[in-house]
Amino acid sequence: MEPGADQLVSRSADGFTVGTPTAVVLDGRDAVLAVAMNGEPLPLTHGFPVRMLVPGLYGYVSATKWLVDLELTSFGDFDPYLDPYWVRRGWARQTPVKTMSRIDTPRLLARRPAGRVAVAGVAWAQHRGIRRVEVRADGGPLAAGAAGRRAQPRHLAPVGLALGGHPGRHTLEVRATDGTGATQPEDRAPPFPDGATGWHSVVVSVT
Ligand SMILES: Nc1nc2c(c(=O)[nH]1)N[C@H]1C(S)=C(S)[C@@H](COP(=O)(O)O)O[C@H]1N2
Ligand SMILES: [Mo]
Repeated sequence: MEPGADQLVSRSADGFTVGTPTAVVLDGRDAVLAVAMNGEPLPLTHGFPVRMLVPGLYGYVSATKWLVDLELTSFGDFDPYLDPYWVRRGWARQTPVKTMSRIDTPRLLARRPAGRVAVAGVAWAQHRGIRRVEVRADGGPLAAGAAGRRAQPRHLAPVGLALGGHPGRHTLEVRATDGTGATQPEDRAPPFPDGATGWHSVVVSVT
């Protein structure tokens, strides 16, 4: 890579601008300029006639729709007027998608008899893979839900969790550990400035 060419700036017909790390675009992942989806021309709302798509990065640093221009620049060339749309508004410049896990079943406020409940969902950590997923009930011990390493989103095998014997509301939580061994932090952060953190939880009703 040329020195000073570490940022690929893309511009859109709607005035939107994006800065993407050049090294990420070139690291072998399936970064594309997309002109079609599901065998049909790109729908207008998704960027017709051409858009960028870089797996593993949040959309605001990678997914320019209605693309009109690409330019190699440098992250060092800070310019408050020329900087990418969301970077000018305080969002981070480089944002890999954070490791995520989610409980899909049971649903929020689902009713379950006391005893063991099957918990299932999905976890993902693009290009790092998921090493481990754990769930727990009411702050109790964590139970492993999936093992091994895979780049694709991993569906959690149903985990049998013992729910407290008393009727009422109980909280289920999930967390994932990625292929580098990093576990999702329990601390909640809002999406601004570089992506949300925290463990997904679902409140269920034991009858
Ligand atoms: N031109 C343009 N491209 C854009 C945006 C935009 O506002 N304008 N939003 C970005 C963001 S933040 C996301 S998450 C994705 C959403 O793409 P989708 O509508 O195809 O899901 O588009 C990205 N590309
Ligand atoms: Mo986004």
